[in-house]
Amino acid sequence: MFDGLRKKFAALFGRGGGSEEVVKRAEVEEKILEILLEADVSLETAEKIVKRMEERVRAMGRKVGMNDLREALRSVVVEMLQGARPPVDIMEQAKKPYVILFLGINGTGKTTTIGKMAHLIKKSGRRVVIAAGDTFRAGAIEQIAILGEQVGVSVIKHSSGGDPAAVAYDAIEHAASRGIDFVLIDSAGRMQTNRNLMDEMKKIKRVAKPDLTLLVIDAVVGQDAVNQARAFAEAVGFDGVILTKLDTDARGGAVITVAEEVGKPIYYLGVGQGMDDLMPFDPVWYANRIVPSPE
Ligand SMILES: Nc1nc2c(ncn2[C@@H]2O[C@H](COP(=O)(O)OP(=O)(O)O)[C@@H](O)[C@H]2O)c(=O)[nH]1
Ligand SMILES: [Mg+2]
Repeated sequence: MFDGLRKKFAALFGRGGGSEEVVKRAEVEEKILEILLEADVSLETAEKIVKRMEERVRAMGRKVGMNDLREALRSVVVEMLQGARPPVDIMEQAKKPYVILFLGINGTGKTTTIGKMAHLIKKSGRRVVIAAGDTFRAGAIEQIAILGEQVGVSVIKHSSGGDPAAVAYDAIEHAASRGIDFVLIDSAGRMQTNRNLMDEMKKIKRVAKPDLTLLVIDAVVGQDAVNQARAFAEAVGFDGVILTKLDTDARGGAVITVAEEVGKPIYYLGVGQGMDDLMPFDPVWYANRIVPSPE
């Protein structure tokens, strides 16, 4: 996973030899910029990375080698990603029920991610219920019902076309009366341009009063992730992000761009279609993954 970046950086840094070797810094930095852009990091963020790297190596006050450049790059990336470290561990929440609303445009992976989160919560020994809040798309209620069954979690549902806020309300009541720890609320895919649907989303938020609202973004869209985040921030508001489909041809750079430009924590990364394919976001792990150490 994230092999695009990893392989290119490995090739770049692998060719230069040891730290003693003096390299043409500007050339390497140019190449790093190119690799970042190819991986879907935005120009603004890619330039920032190279600039901070440059400051770091300059502060070393000596001729630098490839190892110095690699470590400077890695530390800049770690620092950027650290800014998106989640402030709370969702799994450790004491409030009961802890209500999480999932937002995002169509097909980003909201429903699948809810299945994965329910599975994770259940594995941690806590209880969870799902609200089938996508009453809009044909087949959405059935999809979440099947996922619920697969992971052994109850799904509260109304009929198709119903009021999603009412479904969310019922699920929260259900959880409160039974001492269930978590409520995960699904929602219909909203095009950020569709005003009515955004209004409906606001109503769900008003009624459910979620403790956490997560925006699910498909990493394959690259830099458009930032536009989606801005539109949702303006229209409904959210507290954090889940980036999905990092196992596909997503070039991985969206993680860095979102971390730097969205200004909200990244909670999880979706890395497959299976119920176990959800990883907590770990900045150091990710940075080490994309800027590999020498073998
Ligand atoms: N490869 C991969 N596919 C995913 C991931 N998350 C979701 N999907 C797939 O993306 C498609 C849309 O997912 P869905 O949950 O229905 O999206 P929603 O419209 O936002 O609810 C489905 O085929 C999912 O299996 C992921 O992390 N990796
Ligand atoms: Mg869905």
